[in-house]
Amino acid sequence: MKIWTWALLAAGLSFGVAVAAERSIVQKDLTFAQSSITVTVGDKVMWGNADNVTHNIHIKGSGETVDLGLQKYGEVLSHVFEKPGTYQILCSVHPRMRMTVIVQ
Ligand SMILES: [Cu+2]
Repeated sequence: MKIWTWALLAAGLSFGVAVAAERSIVQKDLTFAQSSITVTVGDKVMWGNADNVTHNIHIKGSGETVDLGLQKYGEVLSHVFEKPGTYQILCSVHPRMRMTVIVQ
């Protein structure tokens, strides 16, 4: 991480400002590398497809469904979670692919 990023983090913390974070999840062997993660409102979660097949992530929670669209090998898709809640992350191509994102 670059020096200026640390400086921004320190500034944000010293003023009590929430600093959005990024979390990366790998999709490999038709599985999300983590079955559950907990993030903070405003955080960005990124999913990277390491499978040689196409995935299609859907995010369901807080009364809405988001379709991130088709995702080929090597592509990274992301979503910023703006509302607290528990979200189910599904792949419409592979129904057994599931994970949970808890937004606090
Ligand atoms: Cu899939």
